[in-house]
Amino acid sequence: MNIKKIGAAAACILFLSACGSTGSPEQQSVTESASEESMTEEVLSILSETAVENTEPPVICESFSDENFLAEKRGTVILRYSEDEAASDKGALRIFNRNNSWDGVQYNADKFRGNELEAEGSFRSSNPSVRISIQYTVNDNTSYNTIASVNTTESSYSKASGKYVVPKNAENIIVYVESDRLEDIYIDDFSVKVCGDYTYYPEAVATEFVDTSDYPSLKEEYKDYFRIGTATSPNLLDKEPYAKLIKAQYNSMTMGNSFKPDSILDHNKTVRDIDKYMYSPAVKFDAVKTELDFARDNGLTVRGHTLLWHNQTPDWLFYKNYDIGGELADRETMLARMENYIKNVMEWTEENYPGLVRAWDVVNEAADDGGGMRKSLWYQTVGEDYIEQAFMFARKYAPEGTKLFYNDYNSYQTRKQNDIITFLRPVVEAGNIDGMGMQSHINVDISISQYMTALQKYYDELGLEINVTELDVCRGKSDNWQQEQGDYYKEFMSEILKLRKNGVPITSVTLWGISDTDSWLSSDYPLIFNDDLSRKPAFDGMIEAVNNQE
Ligand code: 9MR
Repeated sequence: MNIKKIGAAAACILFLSACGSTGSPEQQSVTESASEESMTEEVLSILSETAVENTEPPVICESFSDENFLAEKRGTVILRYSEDEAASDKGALRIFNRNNSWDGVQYNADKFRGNELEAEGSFRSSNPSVRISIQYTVNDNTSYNTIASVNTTESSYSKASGKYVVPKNAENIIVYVESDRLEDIYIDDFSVKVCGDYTYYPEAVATEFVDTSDYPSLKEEYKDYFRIGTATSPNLLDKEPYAKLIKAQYNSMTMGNSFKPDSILDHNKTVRDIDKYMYSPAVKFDAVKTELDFARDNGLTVRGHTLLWHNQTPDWLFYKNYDIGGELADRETMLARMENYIKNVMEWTEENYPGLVRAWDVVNEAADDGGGMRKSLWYQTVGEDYIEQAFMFARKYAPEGTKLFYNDYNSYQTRKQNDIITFLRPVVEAGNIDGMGMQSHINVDISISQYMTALQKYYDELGLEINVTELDVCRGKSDNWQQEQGDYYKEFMSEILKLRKNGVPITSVTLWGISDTDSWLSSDYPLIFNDDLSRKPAFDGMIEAVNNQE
């Protein structure tokens, strides 16, 4: 070991012992004091205030120079100290036996609540990239965001580093290391520190929701044009301020997760009687009922999302005898499973909630980012015509009047659009599709005119009805980002209204979530309400667009 390496290791150890690995000195003294029976409540409360103001900033600092590390397992992994694999000093940590993208190592980061943190680490892996991510729960809604991502190779270490502001209403805060593919990861020199001044929040600060009663109503303002929708989850509907806002603002909803195949398919039941379910996997609908009830009881229609997708669809569906250790099932078996799945979902829905689902996303995200069709397990098992087949079955079982959609992200980009048009054309010719779903996960730098030209082209070339299905607009970097984002929302909606006026059949615009906290992109603040449901310029922009049409 050379001198530089000894220095790095020693610095890390010193750092750790100074800041403490299991809690700051102040915090420990409060906890210990609290156990003294003679302590009055008054003294305790003074002490705990002191702890809040004067607590040392937390730090996580690991050089993996011996077997005593703080990293905890995340998922099924095995962690092994590896003396010869260091990025610097002695040793690194090997993470292996990974079965899910999120399997890796994790650290509790509750003490970073309400502060900006900086995380960094060195990684070596045959996975193409490794991420440092953060998970936390706000208002019972757990989000997963990336702090830093780095391209990795098997032969040498690459450093990832990034900053993240942890909300002060967050609970169960966990910083972790993951990667999309499942190969081993070597990690070294990992740290999480506070940026700037530190404030200690011993507990999540409860969100105080504002009164939303006097907001203008999006669904009312847009009622002569198209439906306005939102993505939901059952735990948001449980909260009165959310439920009230949804009822007031929206007349369409899309279940964010609970209508997807991984919620509907019943693995236990299917494999208990494989012969019975060989061509028609068992389904269950418990997860989706809360949201369907809410929609029915409050006069919202539903966009059913989604029947066929490469994501959130369990792999076992695609295997012979549902055994992922064996071979993929043959085309005929998969066509039968596809037909029965579509039939069972559509029939159950219509029987239990007649007329509620206005549109189905029959196929989601079939275009590959690199061009052509995505080589999903549907593609691999059924073949190139799986989209045509899916729409044919959907048409066969869809109730009269239910609209059938194809749905995708970045569908305004030229190459992707051309691919989509190519593979949808036969479906259009067969008369089995009604609409194009533009997901629209965009940001303030995306050209609105390019987007609108693409939207117009779907109509011109395929004659399809259009839904904007998952709108969110990530903020820009300017200090004035709220206003900039508000202006973007306003222009976006103005142009949508213009296209509609010029004959493009746009029949709904759905936002992908309610407030920034519950967005899947929460760190980019992409939605129209703040965490406390106060309205953002983005909301006002949408209202102004409809009230100031040329
Ligand atoms: O909003 C959904 C999020 O809660 C899930 O974690 C995620 C997992 O795939 O799916 C999100 O919704 C996706 C939608 O179904 C399809 N388009 C992209 C959306 C964002 O990932």
